[in-house]
Amino acid sequence: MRLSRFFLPILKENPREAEIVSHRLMLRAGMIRQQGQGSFSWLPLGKRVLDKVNRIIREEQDRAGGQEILMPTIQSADLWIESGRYEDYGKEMLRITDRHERNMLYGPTNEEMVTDIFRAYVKSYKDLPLNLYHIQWKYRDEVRPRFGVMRSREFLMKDAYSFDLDYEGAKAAYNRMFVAYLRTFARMGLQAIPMRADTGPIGGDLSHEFIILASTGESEVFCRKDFLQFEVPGADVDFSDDAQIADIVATWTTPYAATDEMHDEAAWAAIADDEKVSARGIEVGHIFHFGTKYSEPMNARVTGPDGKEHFVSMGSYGIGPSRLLAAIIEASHDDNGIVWPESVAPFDIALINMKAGDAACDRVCEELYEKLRAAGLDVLYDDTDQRAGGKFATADLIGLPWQVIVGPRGVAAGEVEVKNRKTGERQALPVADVLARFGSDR
Ligand code: 5CA
Repeated sequence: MRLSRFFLPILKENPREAEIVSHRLMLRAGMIRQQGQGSFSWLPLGKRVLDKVNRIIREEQDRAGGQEILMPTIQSADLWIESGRYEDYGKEMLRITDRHERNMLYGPTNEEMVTDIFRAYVKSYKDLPLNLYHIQWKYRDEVRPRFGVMRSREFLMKDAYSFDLDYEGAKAAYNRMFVAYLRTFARMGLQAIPMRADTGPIGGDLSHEFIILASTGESEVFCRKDFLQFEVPGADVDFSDDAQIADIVATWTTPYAATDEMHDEAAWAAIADDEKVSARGIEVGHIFHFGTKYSEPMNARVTGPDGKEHFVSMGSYGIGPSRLLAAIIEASHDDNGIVWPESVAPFDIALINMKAGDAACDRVCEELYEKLRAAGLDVLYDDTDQRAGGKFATADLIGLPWQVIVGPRGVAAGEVEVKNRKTGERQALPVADVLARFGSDR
């Protein structure tokens, strides 16, 4: 992508409405635009990161046995009346009537709808386990939307739903999602800590929130230091091995970790002070086991191996991709702007032409641009006629992991400069070596 053609509305001034750094940087870097209270458009730079985040989520959901579907945003109230949640959900639910005066709503979550899909088709335990997920917009009429996409009214959610014959099966399904979440967040460069959590309007008896420690987090959290050392399971983890998955979950749930709603002062007091982490955190994921809470009232049953009918045992598993972008920025930025982890960066490389219009600089840049793209790298080529200082500031602000800087002096010597955004390290490199530098050893 050539910067001269790229829609990147950078803001020079700090937007006054932004109270936290991620909101400020997302607005300044032209990633999002506020359209209303808690409602945002995703501009090209933001949309690219959102897509990368969703890709990692999909890969890990699929690896753990999930199957992607897509359900509508607008739902009929009838299903919610069946489950008993239509009244319970309260003012957070945006209620709508259609031209026939039918009661509709903009889905805040999809337990009812997915249970309806399940009961229409699945009749036997032989079709279990089943895990269906989608990545879809949700609406919650939050009293106080704030911090940009961190707590918005319309937001993206990955929500997965598992169906099993009995508690044992449902617990194994819960464990698989638990491990998939550890991998998902780690791949985005985040250290997420699973903490015992309150189940709120989703219900059920078992629930964990996945928390990123950050001073700007909305929740108060408490955990043992041990978590900071734990190793996240590799790509070779075997999701078909229930015992292996249960072992990983046991390791990650044994040391004390709880959000303030579930905090146990007595257990906390028993931990040595230098073993404790008491901090603020951002909830990026939340998983629930709720058994037959929806299958009973909605009559979702399967025939078991005993020939009898059983209400299916369920769980649901949420991740907020739009909130995740803000959480990643909270965890990874400096005074000059965002520092994207390579796995979610909107482009891999900022190719900076320090003197656009200079024949030698233009020639080297065009050649590198073509070759790097041909090697499969995403390159944002700054071919504008802005002065060099402004170009560096933009590249730092939008946080691409690498900058390849092409200036007249270097080019005369057959060299370019490569800068690592995170460490600030700079290295002069012969033009001929740039491709090998990014093609292999990154
Ligand atoms: N049905 C369940 C799980 S699928 C559910 O709705 N869970 S939830 O309420 O905990 O939401 C799941 C995730 O969505 C949260 O962990 C959070 O990352 C994200 N999320 C929730 N509310 C908002 C919001 N107002 N703005 C941005 N993200 C949100």
